[in-house]
Amino acid sequence: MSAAGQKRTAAIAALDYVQDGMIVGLGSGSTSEVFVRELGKRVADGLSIIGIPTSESTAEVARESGITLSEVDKVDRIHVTVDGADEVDGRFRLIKGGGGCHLREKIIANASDLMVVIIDESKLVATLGQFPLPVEVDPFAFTVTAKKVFDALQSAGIQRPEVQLRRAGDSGKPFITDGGNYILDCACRAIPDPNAAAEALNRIPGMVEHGLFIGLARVVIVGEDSGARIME
Ligand code: ABF
Repeated sequence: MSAAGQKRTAAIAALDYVQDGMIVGLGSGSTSEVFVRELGKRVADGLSIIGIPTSESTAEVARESGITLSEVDKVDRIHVTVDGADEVDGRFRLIKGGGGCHLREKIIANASDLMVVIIDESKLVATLGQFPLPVEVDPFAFTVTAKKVFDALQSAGIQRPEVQLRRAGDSGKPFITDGGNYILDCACRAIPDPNAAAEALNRIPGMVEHGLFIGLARVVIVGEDSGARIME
């Protein structure tokens, strides 16, 4: 089965975590998009939920799918958030942000009673860091912030990380997030101590949010050729 098929398997299995009357955080990326479209089919069949999108692109897909949306500031709680990831390790630590949406994704996951992560099996890794770590930064003085990000990653045991400003396609212009910020993609090869890396990054002024999600995911659904493997 292709990665797309495995993503679909995981996305459909996550529907079991949604019940009538829930407020549901809607993740971003291609796996989340499958989840949102499938959720839309359940809504058409009578399921009543309110969605909280984690990106402008997800909001658009949700609207097309007939899902009623609200904003995180207007609801008392979010019962469950279903979202994808770029990498997941055995302790449910994640790298997210390949799509540039991890700031809102982290705010909404952190505001949720439960975060369910949906991935194909290629995303499950022994050590995080093959996927470049996205770090969202304020455009002001971003070159200074980039040097501090380099230092922080080195201090967390990552040898010579390569910190690069993300560009928007071939335009050469910086990629701009939904929040109006830049992204630094940090090639680490391996992150031996994700908790230390997260703490070091959190101390940098101008660092808006990094893509390490620690202590947030409680359920990981891995789409495999034989079906969905649910890890809790
Ligand atoms: C979002 O989409 C991101 O945080 C992550 O970067 C990405 C995963 O993408 P996909 O589901 O397309 O592989 O969840």
